[in-house]
Amino acid sequence: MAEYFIGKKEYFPGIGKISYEGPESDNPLAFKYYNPGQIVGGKTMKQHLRFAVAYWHSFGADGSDPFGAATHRFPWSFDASTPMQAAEHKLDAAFEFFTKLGVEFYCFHDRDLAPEGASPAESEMNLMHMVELAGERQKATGVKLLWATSNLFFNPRYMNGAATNPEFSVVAQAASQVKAAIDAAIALDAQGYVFWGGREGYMSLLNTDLGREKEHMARFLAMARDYGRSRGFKGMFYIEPKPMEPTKHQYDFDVETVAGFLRAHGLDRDFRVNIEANHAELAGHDFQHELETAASLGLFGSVDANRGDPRNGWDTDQFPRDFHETTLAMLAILKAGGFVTGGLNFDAKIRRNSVDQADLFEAHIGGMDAFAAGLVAAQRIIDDGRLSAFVAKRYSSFDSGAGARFERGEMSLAELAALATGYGDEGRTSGKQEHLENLINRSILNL
Ligand code: XLS
Ligand code: CA
Ligand code: CA
Repeated sequence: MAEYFIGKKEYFPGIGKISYEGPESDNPLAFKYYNPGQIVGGKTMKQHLRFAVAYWHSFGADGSDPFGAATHRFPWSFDASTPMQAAEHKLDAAFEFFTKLGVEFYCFHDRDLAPEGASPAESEMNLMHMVELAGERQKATGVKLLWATSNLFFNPRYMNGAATNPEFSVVAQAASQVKAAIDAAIALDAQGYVFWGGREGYMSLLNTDLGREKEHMARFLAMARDYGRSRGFKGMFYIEPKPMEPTKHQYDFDVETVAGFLRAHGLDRDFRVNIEANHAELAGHDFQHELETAASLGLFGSVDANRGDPRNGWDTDQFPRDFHETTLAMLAILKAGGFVTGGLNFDAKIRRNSVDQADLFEAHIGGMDAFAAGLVAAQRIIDDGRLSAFVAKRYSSFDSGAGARFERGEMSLAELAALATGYGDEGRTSGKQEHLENLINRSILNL
């Protein structure tokens, strides 16, 4: 991968290319487990993991929160005299970061890449200018766009929703943004396009026509899909579930809800889910639950790799660190067949008081190491075979005879009921949960 910063202004001076040094290394700016070329289950770690950096957090989140001002000072914004110049500098800083870290992908919202203009036409012009520059940098470095999306939640016009806004004029404004962002995705050869409906929900049912809003959302998504396909977009469309925040209730509550919605509106061929760990937690699910649910429904697509804080239940978007969680996640992902167009996007931000430049690197290094170690442990579990053998055996009474006829739909309830008389005291078979949990722990520790 070409190192983009060479010969340009360096925004992260003193930090070079991050390399693999192994678990014994004490260098905070080196990978301990992520060794891109290492083969795991027939593919390299890099091919499996498809890491992406999230433009908005890494180069946009300034550390401000509802109680305090910005704490992160971005050199690329204070060495510029106009918002567009700042966007250009930010792009250079971003590509310097991607290449130093050695990630293959990045993701952005339209407004992360280019500032909004005074009119839809000006916004589109700004975006297209930045797309051209991003395209040049992608070509120069080999870094690719995992997915693009449009920010349909920041501008006050979206306070009552975007595609589900009760005012038609706002729906049209959202369409102009999505159309331009899909054009940008196509121009940059994005592998996917995400819809996260941050404001597609309600604050109160008293003022909300639920049925109409959901119909509007489906209509809008179908129009976006048709537009993208008609312009030659071959990538995947994704919905990113989240149950709440900023609204009280979001329509894309969790994977199962999104699946029902996609199927009801004939969208399940073009859309998959982009699953975020922290959103799973907000929905009251494990990350593994959302991944396995998506796989079971044939909708697994991509992942926003982060973590929440189980004690406060907010969308804290912290970097992943928990080997147990990454192992179970990678096991689900491997079982689903791995990523095709998707990848592991670090939708995570460094803390407000993490103000050293190295902090952004160490945050990503730790996340990449956590998933690399999780991948290795998950592959160990698969190679060991005992977990899958146990599950297969657990359902084996459906593999042949009457059980198989039941599964194939060749039996009536009366026939099924009649079989009961031939059976004795079945059912007290151990689920072996603790035994299996111990197996997972031994794989993580490689015992
Ligand atoms: C917010 C979401 C958002 C999406 C992209 O909670 O995670 O960042 O990933 O719009
Ligand atoms: Ca996300
Ligand atoms: Ca989030």
